[in-house]
Amino acid sequence: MSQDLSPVERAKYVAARRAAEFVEEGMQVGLGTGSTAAWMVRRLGERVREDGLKIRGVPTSTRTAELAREVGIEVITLEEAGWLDLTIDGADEFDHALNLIKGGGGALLQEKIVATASERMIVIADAAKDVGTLGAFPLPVEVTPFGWPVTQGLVEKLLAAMDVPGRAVALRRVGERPYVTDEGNHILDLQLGRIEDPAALALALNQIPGVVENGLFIGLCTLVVIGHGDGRVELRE
Ligand code: ABF
Repeated sequence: MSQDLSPVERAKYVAARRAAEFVEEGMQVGLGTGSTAAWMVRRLGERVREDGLKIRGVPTSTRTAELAREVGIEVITLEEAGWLDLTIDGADEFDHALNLIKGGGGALLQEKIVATASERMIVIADAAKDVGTLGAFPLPVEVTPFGWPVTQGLVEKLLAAMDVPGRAVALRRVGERPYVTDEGNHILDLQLGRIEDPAALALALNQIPGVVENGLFIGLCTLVVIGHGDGRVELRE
């Protein structure tokens, strides 16, 4: 199967399959969003259908919920679960401290709530997402539709005050229309280049009233399963 895939897709596939091995009988599992997470959901579906694995999954997006049901995973809400043993999710970038940028796929709010409600978060990613310093990938920030241009102005002011380089901030659009998240919000993408102090930036962004959540995941991930194009898998703790 993995032979038919492009090197990037193979990297995602092998990482996802390796990470799925951490899921054990009876677990409540947070199911991430994105193409890498989709491989993991499919693999868990196989284990449910073929090995009779019993798990309950809490999806982090409507897309993931649909896929999970399709492959035979019992889907429950986070309210029903209350807590989770493990969340496995993708990322847009990870650094050596296992801090992450997430939200390129637009699901960062549910992803952060689910990861925070989990005993453990494992990230699955291809090796290209391994960076020394976060920030080459535009940082997604979820904002309320109400007054979003004002929120954008406040974000720009904050970046200037924190002397963060780059600073171009753009509303994410689909064609002419603003992108709408599963929670009915919009997303600002922050082109920063380098984020020297991700923890400080994450805290400061969330002080702005129109900001719902930002895509910096600090101290949440404890293991990254890194896939390579040649099929190798590396674990980073
Ligand atoms: C989600 O999907 C994200 O938070 C991240 O934005 C994206 C990664 O996508 P992919 O696995 O398709 O590269 O996990």
